[in-house]
Amino acid sequence: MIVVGELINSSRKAIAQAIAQKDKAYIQTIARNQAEAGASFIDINGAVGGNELENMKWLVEIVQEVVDMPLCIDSPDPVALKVGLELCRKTPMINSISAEADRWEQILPMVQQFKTKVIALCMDEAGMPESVADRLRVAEKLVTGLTAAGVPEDDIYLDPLVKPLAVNHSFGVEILETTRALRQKYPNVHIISGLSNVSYGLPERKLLNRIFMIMSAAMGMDAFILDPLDQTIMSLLAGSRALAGQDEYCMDYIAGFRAGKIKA
Ligand code: THG
Repeated sequence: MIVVGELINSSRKAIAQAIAQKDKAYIQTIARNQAEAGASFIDINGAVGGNELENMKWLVEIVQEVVDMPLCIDSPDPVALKVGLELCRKTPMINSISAEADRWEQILPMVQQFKTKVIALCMDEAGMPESVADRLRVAEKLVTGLTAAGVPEDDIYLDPLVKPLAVNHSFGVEILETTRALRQKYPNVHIISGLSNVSYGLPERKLLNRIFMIMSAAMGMDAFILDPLDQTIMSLLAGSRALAGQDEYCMDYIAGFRAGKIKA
């Protein structure tokens, strides 16, 4: 299972404030804590509040001063993505490409040039997907187009685009069914989601995020954008991986327990 640590995101008030005040120590502590907690990638988003190019450059530089791990460069602006990618020391992930023509044309060359991993959103000109069928149709365009462009399947992370359960009680099931179908059709492509979208507008969000992680992992999702400082979700993830047959002799589960990282 792959974890993208979501906490360095300028849509969060504490991060927007730390960026505005150039509070390097605060950002670096969050980066270190996410790495220590077991994140595989650290998401970097400096899009909110203006000066995105400068923010991206600063965030990528100061995070790499303290953690030796790959970043997930997250921006709606292709220029900001490029600024981030050029500074990355380890092969990064791009968040994100989609099947919208503009986005596709701007992002694909960067995926090829920097040989990155890439999150591919299941949306096209028609906008946000409205059904399982929409997502599967767009996923087919994405996987076919990316592989034809020379992107290895192992570098593709399909994102079915989770919507809030509070808006429609079927939005959880839509993602679970999409994940099951995608996993069957593309056994070698990664499937990723931002978990917290599902719980938006509901109480005890962490509870729903945790349950959704387990249910989607059972359907074949193998990558998650989440808060790795939630020790419970990280413990559940390690257990889910073992129970899904992906942890031989439960060695990682046991090692995680011995290291004090896995708790009920
Ligand atoms: N897919 C992809 N990228 C994504 C998402 C996705 N990026 C954004 C988001 N979804 C995942 N990232 C975050 C980052 C931070 C928070 C949630 C998701 C977060 N939110 C709190 C809230 O919403 O209440 C706190 C806000 C605050 O602290 O001010 O922490 O699905 N590809």
